[in-house]
Amino acid sequence: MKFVICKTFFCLAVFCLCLSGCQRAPETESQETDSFILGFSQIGAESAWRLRNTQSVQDAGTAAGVQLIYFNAEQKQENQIRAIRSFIAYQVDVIAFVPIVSDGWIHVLEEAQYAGIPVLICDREINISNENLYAGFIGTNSRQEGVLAADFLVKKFSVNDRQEASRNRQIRIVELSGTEGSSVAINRALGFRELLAEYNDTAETPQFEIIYSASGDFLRSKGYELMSLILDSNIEDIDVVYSHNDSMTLGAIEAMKERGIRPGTDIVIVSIDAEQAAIEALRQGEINCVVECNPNQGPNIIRLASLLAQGETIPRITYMYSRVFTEWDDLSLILPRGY
Ligand code: GZL
Repeated sequence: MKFVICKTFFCLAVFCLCLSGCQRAPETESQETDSFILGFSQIGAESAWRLRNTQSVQDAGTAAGVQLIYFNAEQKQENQIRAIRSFIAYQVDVIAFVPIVSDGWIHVLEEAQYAGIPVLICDREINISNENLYAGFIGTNSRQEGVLAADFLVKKFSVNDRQEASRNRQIRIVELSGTEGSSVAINRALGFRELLAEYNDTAETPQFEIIYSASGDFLRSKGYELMSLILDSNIEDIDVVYSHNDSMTLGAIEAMKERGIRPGTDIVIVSIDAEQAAIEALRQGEINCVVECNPNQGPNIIRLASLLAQGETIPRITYMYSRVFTEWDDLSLILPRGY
């Protein structure tokens, strides 16, 4: 299986130059008649989750004998748009990409449609009026992830006597959100707020309040910086940190420990992804709940892309199965995460 990796924009330029001098081999010359060419534009390598997500696609492509053209956009939407345009120029059979943010895709998707190339949206969703510009979405339900995170807090602070002392007061929450404008950050915030608002309306006490929210861009370094700023500011009496991904959570835990704060005890921590390091922190009592966001989307992406390459239709939405791991579970049963 031919596998072209162009990790940097320079490679993209070289790749386009190569394309200018060549046309795609006619079908009859293809060694693997049932193979197809998939152009895959990935966001970057910002977290252990993202690295696993990329590996999952590459492994599934190899197993299926797909000719995968992979570009790492290094966190820049403009690089993703350029990569998609190079896929169009090369006349790939299918385009799959992870939209780093929700807006700004209509023109390049119109170009792909004009070229007759079907597009599969992966992992994150897009905001677009003409939904015919893409064939379908495969990823996780990020709004539900926010709901599940909030549901843990309701159980932790209200449903039973686990937190007697907190029963009659406000629960003060700090939120470390993901990349601004990404569907995942928007939806994890939305689902979280919806569930807490529903609870606040129906229950007398305690009441949940988000006292501060800022973006850590899904990065461990920014999670550390943000948490350090918050702890050194006049924001007081933090009961909970709700973090949109484990990378930021691990950075925040580091900042807490540097200040003598016991993560998971002095401050309840809810995180999303379920990478190995977060499961270990859960086992250590430093995180209280981890909502899984399944990165192993490769087999589904290849399966759906293969259907599109054959001219088939696919479901508009394909959700990945995810679980919730809490401090109340038998954590010895969790298998190695692989990322
Ligand atoms: C979630 C994915 C997010 C992860 C982060 O579907 O888009 O991006 O939660 C990653 O770890 O950076």
